[in-house]
Amino acid sequence: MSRREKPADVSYHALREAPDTAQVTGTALTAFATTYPDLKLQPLVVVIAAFNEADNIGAVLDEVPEQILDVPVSLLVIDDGSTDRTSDLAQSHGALVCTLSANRGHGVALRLGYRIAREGGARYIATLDGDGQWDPADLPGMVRILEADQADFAIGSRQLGQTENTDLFRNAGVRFFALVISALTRSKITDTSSGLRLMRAELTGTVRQTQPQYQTSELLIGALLQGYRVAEVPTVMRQRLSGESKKGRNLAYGLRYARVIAKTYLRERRAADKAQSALLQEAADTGPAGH
Ligand SMILES: Nc1nc2c(ncn2[C@@H]2O[C@H](COP(=O)(O)OP(=O)(O)OP(=O)(O)O)[C@@H](O)[C@H]2O)c(=O)[nH]1
Ligand SMILES: [Mg+2]
Repeated sequence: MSRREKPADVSYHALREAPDTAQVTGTALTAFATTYPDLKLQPLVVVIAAFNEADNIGAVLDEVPEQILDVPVSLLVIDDGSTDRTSDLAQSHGALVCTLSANRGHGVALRLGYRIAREGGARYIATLDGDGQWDPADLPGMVRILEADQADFAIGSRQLGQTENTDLFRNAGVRFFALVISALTRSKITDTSSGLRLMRAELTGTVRQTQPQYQTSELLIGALLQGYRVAEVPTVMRQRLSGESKKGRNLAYGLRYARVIAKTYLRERRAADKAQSALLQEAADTGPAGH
């Protein structure tokens, strides 16, 4: 069965974007611009990519304050081809909503949200999941860190805090991937798949991102290898408010996640080495003349 023929309520799991992704996102952007012709975004945009989260999205949006510390907040939901009322409910709970006509993946939806936020002038972009697992009450502490210029990217860590998930395999996976990414990037990272994040908006434009679905490790590895300062903050990861994970069963999820890490690390390591050689070459070329 081809990707196009897949049932609409199955989320996109391939490791490459679907061929029509640019067309689907372009159409969604045009419709978004028509719906909000005088769009004015606040300095902090909370981006939530949601797929069939009608039962949860309203409660998630209601938890986010209009202002965090003294930074005003906009809510932006990217509905990734949901077949339920996710878009309607997000709109009625105060979010700007951009709706894709077909499910093209969590990564695709987030990148579209980042783009709208950046082009709308956001200073900070936060992400949350649409199922209520991350608590917006953690955002003020993260804003404080970025406002104090102690980091460029703050991430919630369930390992520094707590998880309500009792699945031993999933929790072992979180610990395992944290060790792998820490070793690869020579950083101390305890949670690589957290959906609770706050970053400087420009970071989302400079870190390469191509993954359609398993995007958290791609953004994290890229940010670390490009030299962005990453800070983890303890958080409690809650149970999904309702419904089931859309990311696949544990083993398949883990294997796909591992492939994304390997692919991203090799690409970003090569890019970082190339940038460093170019710098060294430039220093060698200009060095003697500079003295
Ligand atoms: N845009 C988009 N979002 C998705 C897709 N699949 C899942 N999501 C959203 O991404 C967030 C996290 O997905 P989940 O299915 O909860 O995955 P998870 O949190 O890793 O798994 P659980 O811990 O079991 O809930 C939720 O807000 C989902 O609605 C998708 O294909 N596209
Ligand atoms: Mg979830």
